[in-house]
Amino acid sequence: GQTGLDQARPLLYHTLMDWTKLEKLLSFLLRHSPETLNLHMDASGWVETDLLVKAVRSKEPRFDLKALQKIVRDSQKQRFSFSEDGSKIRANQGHSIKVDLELPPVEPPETLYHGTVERFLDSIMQEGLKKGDRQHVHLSLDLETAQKVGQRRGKPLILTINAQKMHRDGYVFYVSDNGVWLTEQVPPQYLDLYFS
Ligand code: HQG
Repeated sequence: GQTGLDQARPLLYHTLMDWTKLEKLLSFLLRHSPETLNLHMDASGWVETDLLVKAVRSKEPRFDLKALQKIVRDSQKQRFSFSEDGSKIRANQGHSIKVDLELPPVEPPETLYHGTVERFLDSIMQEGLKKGDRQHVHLSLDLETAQKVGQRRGKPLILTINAQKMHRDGYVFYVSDNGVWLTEQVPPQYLDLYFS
């Protein structure tokens, strides 16, 4: 029969895994490069759950479905979602791969925010917010989130986006499953510096 140690083993493995590193690996695979571990991604960004588990296990032998479920559940930014039946998984946003997340257009609030840093300001005010390597420009509903996004690169600088005006002018907005506002671009005339 099972010894106490056998029962404790999965738990022990879980406490020893480097969760941050695993979440980064999942982000890398599901946003940028599934082919690195020979995974196939469909047009909507989905990857087969069991194949992903197997692939990650080739890097971290202790990884299993329970570990994947834990990361999806605990991810602070809720970066991933399972399909309804759990057979597939995808990143909620942040892709550089061309994927169609099939998000419906949503009417934005009056104002959205973007956290960046001063060294990008001149360029942003000249050419607007550009999506760069990603599929969309990422915008935040609240100041606090924008602060955090900017903080990743230094002293945060917040821009306000006149989102309602953009909407009226025909620009389309989406909200990812983890609450990030997305749009193709923000031309400079809709941008202002936010002063606290
Ligand atoms: C800047 C994180 C010069 C832009 C966060 C940003 C977010 C320009 C950087 C998500 C520019 C792009 C996205 C222009 C934009 N000239 N610089 N014309 N237009 N920029 O990482 O918004 O951890 O691609 O201000 O929480 O910083 O990945 O975008 O500084 O939700 O889940 O170019 O990434 O989430 O950087 O962050 P990014 P972001 P995750």
